[in-house]
Amino acid sequence: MYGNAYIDPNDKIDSQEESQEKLDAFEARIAAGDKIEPNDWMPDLYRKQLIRMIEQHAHSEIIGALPEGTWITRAPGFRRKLALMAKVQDEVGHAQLLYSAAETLGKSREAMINDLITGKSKYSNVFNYPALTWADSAIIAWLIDAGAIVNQLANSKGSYGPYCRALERICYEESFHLKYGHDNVVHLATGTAKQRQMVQEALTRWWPPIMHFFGPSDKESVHTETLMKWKVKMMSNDAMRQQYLDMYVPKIWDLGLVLPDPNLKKNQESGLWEYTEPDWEEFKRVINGDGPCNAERLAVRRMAEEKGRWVRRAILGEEAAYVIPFA
Ligand code: BYC
Repeated sequence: MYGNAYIDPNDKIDSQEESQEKLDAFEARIAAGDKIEPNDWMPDLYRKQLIRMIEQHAHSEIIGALPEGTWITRAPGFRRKLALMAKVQDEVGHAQLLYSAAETLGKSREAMINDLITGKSKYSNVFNYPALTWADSAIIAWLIDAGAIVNQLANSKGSYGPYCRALERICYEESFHLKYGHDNVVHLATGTAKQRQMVQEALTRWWPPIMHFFGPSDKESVHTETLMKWKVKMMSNDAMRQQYLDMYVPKIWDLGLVLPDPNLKKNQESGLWEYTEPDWEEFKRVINGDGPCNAERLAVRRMAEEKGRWVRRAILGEEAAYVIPFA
């Protein structure tokens, strides 16, 4: 079991409002490929699962802006600085879209931010690692954005209208980020010996967290079955990981870079990639708050909330401006 899941995936129909008849009609709509919209009837568990997943995704976008953001002031050259600034700004914009999508399900943005900065909500494991060199920011932009696209393209065909529409727009922007990241990695991989070494070391550092990015194996996953039944999630964790390996390992090898897994190869008979299992104990520690940068990431978000409080007060008024009880 991965941490303090506050949703029991085996929750049964739990509200008086819910009846088998309504559930059957809801599931028939999903089977027919309809989009569910905010005011439509939905089971409590569908709502809770969507809030959990969209909220975690939104948090991942704003926290995800931090490792690359630290390189804006040190980007090599004006053009790369401009491009990185635009990318980081896009990621924060994605968080806005996703928080808005989650709000349609009844959880306020204030409550979501509060759950982030008090450590109650999760966000993607990968952003709890440091971007030590410029090459790390290039690897993130290419290979983590690539992973996000695999996930988001699949889920944009899902059942909840506001999430799907947000994902569609996010995917357009991520595709551009991926090209930007690829360009940076190619530049380093075809550059001087020192640049090649720098990008190789960054790849070696990021590969295990990237393997974790798609979540635990299907047999360990807690939520996949429920999410796939209701077309919130359109591919299992292992299926996403396999698709990613199929698309990106050949491109990485083409650049002459080495992946830090001697067992990584495609089994020609099964068509599946074989690999050494990444360290799942490390994954659990990182997603539960004990990674190399968790404390630093949340401290930055807390500072942003504290420093921005007067702005929220000025715009929203005393009543609407929340004070976060994290102190
Ligand atoms: N990191 O039952 P499972 C970006 C948790 S940002 C942390 O398989 P599920 C970018 C999981 O939440 C885009 N936690 O879960 C931004 C659950 O815990 P709880 C990031 C993880 O939901 C800036 C437990 O483990 N993408 O690209 O069926 C710059 C059991 O897992 C992770 C998203 O956020 C993880 N990697 O499937 C650059 C995608 N994996 O909640 C780039 C949205 C698992 O029970 N999320 N856990 O306490 C999803 O698609 C799904 O939630 C997952 C996991 C595939 C990640």
